[in-house]
Amino acid sequence: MSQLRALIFDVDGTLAETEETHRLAFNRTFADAGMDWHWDRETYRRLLKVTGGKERMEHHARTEGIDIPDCAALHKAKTAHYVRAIAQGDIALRPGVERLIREARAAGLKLAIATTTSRANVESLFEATLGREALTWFSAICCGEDVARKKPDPEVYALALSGLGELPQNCLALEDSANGLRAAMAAGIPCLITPSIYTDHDDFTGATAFVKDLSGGIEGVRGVVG
Ligand code: XBP
Ligand code: MG
Repeated sequence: MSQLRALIFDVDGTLAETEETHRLAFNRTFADAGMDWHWDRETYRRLLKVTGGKERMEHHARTEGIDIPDCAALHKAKTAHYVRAIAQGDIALRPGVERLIREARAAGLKLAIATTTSRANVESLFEATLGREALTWFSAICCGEDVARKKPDPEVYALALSGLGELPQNCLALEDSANGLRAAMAAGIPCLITPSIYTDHDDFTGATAFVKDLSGGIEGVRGVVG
């Protein structure tokens, strides 16, 4: 691998196992709206193939043959449920994530985030884990609202590269899903996969490397990507 100069982190499933919190937030939102939708784990695993919570609900409505009058408003309500749940503090970063972020920073690597989720969700996760100040450690924080096309489109990773001012070959994307891998690959960025509870059956063909988790720190990452 070319000289490693920056790490670009995905959020959901990579920094933390947040998709269960998202799933519960969706279900609370459906109940509040008097809808008869309830996404169990298997349904949600299938629906996660569609990135973006608003797009996921629209997709489900189409398959159900129904119309959601104001999906943006429904998604806003879901985000409020998610942020409240994360603020209760029972979510932890995945093994090794904090160590890797701190060691990468100490080694002079730049950091960025490239996620499909909403900015409020990223901020709430940081607030509940590393602290809001840690957001300043990232040269670029690129979220769902910042792009017209979500993963597996490479737009969010292209935005992160621009914010970093780095070439793709000098960066490493850290992802948990096939959609994320495809987005990073399409942006020309080598990708380290660390599967999450909802993506362990995904097809990770093309990944630069594959680890169970990030507990090896920066030397562990360097060791597997070469
Ligand atoms: C995963 C996603 C997001 C979340 C839900 O994002 O696809 O849509 O499932 O969050 P990541 P929103 O790229 O971090 O893995 O409802 O805010 O979209
Ligand atoms: Mg993810």
